Amino acid sequence: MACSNKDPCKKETTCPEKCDYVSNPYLATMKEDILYHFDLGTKTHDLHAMFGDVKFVCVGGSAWRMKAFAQYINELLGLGCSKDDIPNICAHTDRFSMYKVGPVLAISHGMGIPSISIMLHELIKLLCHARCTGVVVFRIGTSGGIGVQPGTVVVTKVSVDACFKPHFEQNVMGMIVAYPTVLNECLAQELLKCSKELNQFETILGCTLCTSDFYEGQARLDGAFCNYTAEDKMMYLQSAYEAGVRNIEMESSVFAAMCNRSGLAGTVVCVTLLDRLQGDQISSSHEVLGEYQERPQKLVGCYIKKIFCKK
Ligand code: R2B
Ligand code: URA
Repeated sequence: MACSNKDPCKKETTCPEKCDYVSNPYLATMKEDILYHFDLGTKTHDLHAMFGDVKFVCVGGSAWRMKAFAQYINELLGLGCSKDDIPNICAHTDRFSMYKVGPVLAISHGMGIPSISIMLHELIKLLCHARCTGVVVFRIGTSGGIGVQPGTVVVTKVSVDACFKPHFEQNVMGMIVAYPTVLNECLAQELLKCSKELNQFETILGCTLCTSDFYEGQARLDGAFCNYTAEDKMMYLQSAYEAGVRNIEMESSVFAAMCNRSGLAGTVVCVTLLDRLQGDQISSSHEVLGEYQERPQKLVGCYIKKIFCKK
């Protein structure tokens, strides 16, 4: 793949009706589009005025963390907002939180595939209604590592399912549809470069296992139920490692699938909180976990700053 620093997006458009990010003929027939879970809409809000300059979207599970990310970016880019002056744009709903600082939008997505999937549908439509072009999307978050030191940041090459297949399977009207889950390679390489420049923590490229459960879905022995043995668990995690998996989380598959379907350049950057070959419980102190969780933010911040300062 040819690598361009300026624009890792393949597609660009300026016309909302012809926005390449969406692919749904019914949208053009609608008089109004209500983005219900954002509490935003095409009739109630001037989405172009509010979001037309967005170039980077960073999504993550926790509302609190996305607010902290927006405040961090504000400082890093010297955007000059006072800390308390970055409002939650989705304040009238408690489903998702959204913060905007300059060209950067930070949105929380909750836990798991269904939650992030709803958010991404509305985000992709929002970007089209706002006539945004050349947008890059990041998912930052936490994960369980496999065979890596806790605190290692994993940039996802490809998200794999429980059988280590590189696709996301969706049940649509009783039929299974599979979408590829390979993520943008150039963006991943740029983030690895940023990590080298920061020189503060280890960052690796790896496959990410995406599950729909934290306990049995991730072969833990500490859930409320467990019908398998410690040996079964270790064999499974070992086979994941041999398949190239370096971390496990719960949203990357649909994130990758929807980036590919929309043509948005996307990447997943997750810190590992523990090594699953050593245990299941997350027992590090709040202080250590807090510092780990700043790592994906720093990496994405470094990338955004590089592009922002070039312009
Ligand atoms: C990582 O951490 C969460 C579970 O604790 C989940 O949202 C994920 O992907
Ligand atoms: N998030 C996960 O999904 N799994 C872990 O083990 C840690 C964080």
